[in-house]
Amino acid sequence: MKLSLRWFGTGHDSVTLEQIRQIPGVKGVITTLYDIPAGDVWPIERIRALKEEVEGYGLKIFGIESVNVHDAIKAGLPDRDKYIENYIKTLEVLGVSGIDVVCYNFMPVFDWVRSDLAKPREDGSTVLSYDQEIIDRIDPMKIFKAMDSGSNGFVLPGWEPERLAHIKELFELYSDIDNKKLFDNMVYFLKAIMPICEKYGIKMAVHPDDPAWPIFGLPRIVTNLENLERLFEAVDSPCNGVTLCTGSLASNPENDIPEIVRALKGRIHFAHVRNLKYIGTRKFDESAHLSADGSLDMFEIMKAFYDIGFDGPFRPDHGRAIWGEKGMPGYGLFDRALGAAYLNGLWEAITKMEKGK
Ligand code: DNO
Repeated sequence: MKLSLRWFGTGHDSVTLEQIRQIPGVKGVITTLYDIPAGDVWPIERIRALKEEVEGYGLKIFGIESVNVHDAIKAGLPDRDKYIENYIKTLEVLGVSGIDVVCYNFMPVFDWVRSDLAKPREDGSTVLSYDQEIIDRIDPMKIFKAMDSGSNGFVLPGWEPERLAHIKELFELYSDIDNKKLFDNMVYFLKAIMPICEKYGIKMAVHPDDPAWPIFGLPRIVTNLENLERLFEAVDSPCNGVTLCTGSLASNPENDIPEIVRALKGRIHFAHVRNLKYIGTRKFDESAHLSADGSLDMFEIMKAFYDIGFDGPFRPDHGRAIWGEKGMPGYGLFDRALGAAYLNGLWEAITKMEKGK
C-alpha cells in the first residue's frame, strides 16, 4: 500500500518531514508548491528542490495536491487557452521530474467549505463540521472571513486570500455558468491536457466537490458516480481519473462509497480515506477515522480498494484536533497519524485474510 501524508511544504505546514517519516508505513508525501497562484507555470528548479528536500528524508513525492485550475478555465473565459497552455507547461515540468499523480478540483470560486472548523466534541477534541442551515445564513461574500478566522493562522487549501479578495468579481464570472457549461469547460480543459498527460503517464485525479452538492447558487458537477462516469466517457483516457475522497463523496449519504470504488476500477488514481458522522440532513461532523466513530464502514471501503487492486497513493484525510495540537484545521499531525496507523491495520488484515482464502 502506498501510504502517504499530505504535506504543504516548509513554511506552510506545522508538520515536518521528520515527523512524517516516523509514522509507520508512510513512505511518501502528497505535496505542492503552495505559494504559486493558480495559472502560473511551476518553475522546474522549485520542483527539483522540493524533490530533493523530500527525498532527503527517505520519502518520495507520491503526487501533487493540487495544481489548481485558474478560474478563467473553469468559467470558460476568452483567455482560458493561455491558462491551459500554462497548465500544460506545469504538467511537462512534473512529467520530466517523474511525478505522475496530479490532484485538482473543478469547483467554482470555493474549494471545500465547512460551517465550523473547530466544533467541540464530547471527548475534548474539535472537528470540522458542516451544517447547511448555518451556511445558508452566511453571506457568500463573507464566507472567506468565516473560514479564515478559524484557520489558526494557516492559509487553508483552496482559500487563497489574494484570489478571494476578488470574490465579487469571481461570482460575476460564473453568473451565467450552469452545470452543463461547467461540464463542457471541464471537458475542454481535459481534452487539451490529455496529450501531455499521456506522454508522461501523468494521472489526473479530480477531487470531488465538498460538500457534494451546489452551494451559494454556484454549480457543482463532481458529486456522484453518475457525474464521474459521464466525465470519463466524455474524455476517455486512462489518465483522466479521480481522487476518491471518501469524506467528500459521502457528505451525501446517497453515495455508497464501496460501490463507487468498485465501479470506478482503473479510474481511481489517488485516495483520501476518512470518516464522518451524519447528524441530520446536509449536516455532518467529521470524525476519527475509526468506523465506530462515524457513519462510514472503513473496513468495507478499504476492502473495496483491495478488491479492485488499487495501487495508487492513499492518504488519511482530515483529522480531529487532539492532544492540544494547534495545526491547520484538519491537517494536524496527531489524528492523521492515528488514521494512518488504522488504515495500515485494516490493510494488513484484509491482505492476510484474502491471501489465506
Ligand atoms: C481539503 C482538500 C481540498 C482538495 C482540493 C483538491 O481539505 O481535500 O482542498 O485538496 O479540492 O484540488
